[in-house]
Amino acid sequence: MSSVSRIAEASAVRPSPRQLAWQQLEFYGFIHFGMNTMTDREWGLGHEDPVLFDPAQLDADQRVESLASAGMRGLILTCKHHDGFCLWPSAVTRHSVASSPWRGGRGDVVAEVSAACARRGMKFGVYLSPWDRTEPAYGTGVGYDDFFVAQLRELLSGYGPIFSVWFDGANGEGAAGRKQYYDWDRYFAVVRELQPDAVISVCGPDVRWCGNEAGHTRPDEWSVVPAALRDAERTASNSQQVDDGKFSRLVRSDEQDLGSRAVITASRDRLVWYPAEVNTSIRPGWFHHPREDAEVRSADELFDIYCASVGGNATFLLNVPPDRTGLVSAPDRLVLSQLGKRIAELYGADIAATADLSPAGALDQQGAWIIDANGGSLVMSWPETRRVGAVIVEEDVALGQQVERLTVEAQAADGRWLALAECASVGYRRILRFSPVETAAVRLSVTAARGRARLGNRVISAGVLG
Ligand code: FUL
Repeated sequence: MSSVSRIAEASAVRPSPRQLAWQQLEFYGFIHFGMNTMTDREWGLGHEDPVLFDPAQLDADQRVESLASAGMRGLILTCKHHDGFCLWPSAVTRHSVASSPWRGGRGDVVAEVSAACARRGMKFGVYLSPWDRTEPAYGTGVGYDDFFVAQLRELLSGYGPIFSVWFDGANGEGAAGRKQYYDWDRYFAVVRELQPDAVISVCGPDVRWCGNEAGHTRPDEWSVVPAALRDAERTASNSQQVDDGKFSRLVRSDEQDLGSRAVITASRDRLVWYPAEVNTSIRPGWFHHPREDAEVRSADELFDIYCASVGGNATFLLNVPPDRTGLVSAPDRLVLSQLGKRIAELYGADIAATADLSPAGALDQQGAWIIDANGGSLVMSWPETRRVGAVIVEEDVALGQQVERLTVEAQAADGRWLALAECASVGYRRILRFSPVETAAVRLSVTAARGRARLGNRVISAGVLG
């Protein structure tokens, strides 16, 4: 196939409605909570005594409020982690809250958290670990698939609308361990049947794991990529295999470019819409450990990750693990509210609405900037100089991902244009930060594109950017 028709093929790929709705959530939380919280471990061994689970202060509204204060719009709960202990009273195992002293054995964490989300208008998602260190059927093939599907059915039919079903590829069985060949297609069919609006994330066809747990986003994230990246076993083989405390901050240097023009023209694979999600934890571990109370990441660090991920054509899934009493601890809550303030200030400092735009013909009736495969430029100017520290550009991704190179310039007092920033991928949103400049005009230029795009743009006055 010629590179021209390959680019036309890439330009024509569109997100599904469920992928579009998921992308619009932008920023949402992960809650790692369960038996590991009680035993102070990252990976439980399985068969822990349910008597250990008793988070007496558990308050689902407090979790939801803490996440909402950071500007998050949803949360994903670890309903079952690798140790196999279920946070809901599953009918297919006794290894659950029903065998614990918590709420007299009549409690259901999944019900409490999903109800708190519904009260606050937060979307709710479920993490169900395929790897299970307690269930005896694990490794037997269809026997375990039946068990896993039964658990999925419970979670997807008893707790209201689910926005994401998160299948983790991690497995620490090792070469001598039990080997389960997961029937992924069967799992996916159950999700589509019971929650057709949910995305299936990571080991699934809708949302691509960014490939690390450190919070690193590639310099350019592409939503149109070769279909082979959707293979669940491929994702699993890159996932965590040992609990040595190192994986969560590891960034691999390979696979930094998954979808540029060079990559997709070199590939013969079908192209699909498979956008990225960046997941990391507010603490060194995924589960709460009292010894890490002084190691909560700062609002500044998380704001940088937010700008790189949500502002790098990905979504941001930030883990906030409640402690063994069931509460989100004070240091995490403080950082979340500071982060929420920083994010609100960023968008609140947009001065694009006060600019004169030229050429006027570049805009559609709704004021969006239209470009085609030849690219184009837009100048935003003000009667007096402004101090500018960032530019935010967005593609209407319902029309696919089109921009391949964007430059941002500021006009100096002598009329010359000075380069401020440039990037390749724009996609859902690109946040480009730079050293603040005094200028009366900012010029955006798309110098390479795959096809027609509708762009929105914001110019952020400096001062809020720290
Ligand atoms: C990994 C797991 O092994 C970690 O415990 C955590 O759940 C993380 C999100 O995924 O692969």
